[in-house]
Amino acid sequence: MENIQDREKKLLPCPIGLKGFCCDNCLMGPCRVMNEKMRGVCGAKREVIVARNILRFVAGGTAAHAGHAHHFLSYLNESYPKNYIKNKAPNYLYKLWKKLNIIPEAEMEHFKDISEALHTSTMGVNADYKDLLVWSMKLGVLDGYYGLYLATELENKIYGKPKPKTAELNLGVIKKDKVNIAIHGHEPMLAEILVKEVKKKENIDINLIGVCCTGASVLQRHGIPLAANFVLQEDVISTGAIEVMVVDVQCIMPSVGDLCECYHTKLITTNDLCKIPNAMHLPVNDKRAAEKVAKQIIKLARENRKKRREISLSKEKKKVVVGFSPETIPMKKIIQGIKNKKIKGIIGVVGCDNPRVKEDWSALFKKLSKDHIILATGCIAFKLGQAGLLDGKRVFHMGSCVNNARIAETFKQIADRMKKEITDLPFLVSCPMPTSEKSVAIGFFFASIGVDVHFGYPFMFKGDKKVEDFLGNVLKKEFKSKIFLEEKIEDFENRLKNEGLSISKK
Ligand code: SF4
Ligand code: MSK
Repeated sequence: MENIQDREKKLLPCPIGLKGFCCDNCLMGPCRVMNEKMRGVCGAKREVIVARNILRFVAGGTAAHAGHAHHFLSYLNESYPKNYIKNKAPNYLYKLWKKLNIIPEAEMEHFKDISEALHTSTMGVNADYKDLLVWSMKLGVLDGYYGLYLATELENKIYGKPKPKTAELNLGVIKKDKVNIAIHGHEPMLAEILVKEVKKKENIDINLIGVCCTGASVLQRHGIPLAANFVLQEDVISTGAIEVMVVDVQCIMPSVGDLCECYHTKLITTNDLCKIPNAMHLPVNDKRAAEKVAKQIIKLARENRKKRREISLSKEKKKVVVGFSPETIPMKKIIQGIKNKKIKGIIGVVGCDNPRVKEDWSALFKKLSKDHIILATGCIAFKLGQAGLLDGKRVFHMGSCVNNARIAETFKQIADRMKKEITDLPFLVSCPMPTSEKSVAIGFFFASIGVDVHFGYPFMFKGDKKVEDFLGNVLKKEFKSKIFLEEKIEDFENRLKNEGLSISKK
């Protein structure tokens, strides 16, 4: 069966959609507005179409992160914490957002705001591209607090904060002589129970491995080897050595269902939002169910081991140091380094790995790590690990995508200790290979707290001059940040050379 790399080569991206110039919000379209003068059939200007597309992207990402935190709360049978944004955000930011009227008042109202973002961007509602982009910032705030912060806080509270440790990463962690169980997706609840189970003496024959962000989460906390990021998930199955792959939600390629059919691999879905043909569905809605399902999975995997046929294993694996959070990075030393300019700044390297992006961003971050601190999360952190950069000295792995809250919290704590605002410090977030809508939402979150944000793809941030100008210049009047696109490493590097970090403040 073809894999993601084969399909990516065959299926070229639509150049019009990629720029955000295509609208399919109603059945008079799809309308492709190729130049500034063209309008959609309804009369929508190009900048409105681009801004609506961006907002819908951010809404999708925010729904996923807020949904993640919501699932966690209902799994624990807990209610929403009161005044969450007020309690977590720096006071000056809270005041700004209040003034701009972009934070929800009532419990659960953030879900209404996600729905209203879809409403305002539907055909014939909002025709003001600036307002649509401010809506994206509003959702950025919600993504950050009701998604990233809340999910990370719940993880820390229930399972403990991760501590630095060495571990292994890449496909070579799959073992021939063991029963291999892969855990994939984003929500760590069942994965945590499985970790407990496989640590028992009687389960010594089980090799638990992670994929994507569920994998990154248990890598951080328990040192469970991380076999793959998003792009390599099919390759995990193609080894022929996976007895069971368990998935929860997000970034699970629909192709894994068909691929498992080519091997003996049993695919198990555990969240009612994620159904895949041919998979066995074992819903996990509370701890009791998780404990039962974990045992069932181990039993199934053992039985399935007998059906294993030919296998082709990779030898590729790297030793990495992982498990960092604001409490465990050398914060004093970093602050000292920033003060005496030995450290030029901190770059949060976030988001996915995208097969469309051919630039070697790991090589750039290796170079930058000589005089910058790099804090990495998500699938791009896996790539840095493959390149041998996760040493826990200059490059710190902070976990899954929702754990971007750890990067934001590091920025906040450093700013507090230096008695400055986040925006005054040399911080930058780079998302060089965004794939999921969630990456874009994360970018808007960091911009909302005053950090400049770089994307390496797609062109939605550059194709329309008005939108580009708003994100690059107008945003900084209120939010003191900018969102910009540089697809080429050389151009991004030149920008850094000429302007340093905190580019918008120059
Ligand atoms: Fe075209 Fe307007 Fe319909 Fe979009 S909403 S598809 S621009 S007519
Ligand atoms: S899994 S969101 S591809 S980082 Fe978080 Fe990876 Fe991006 Fe999914």
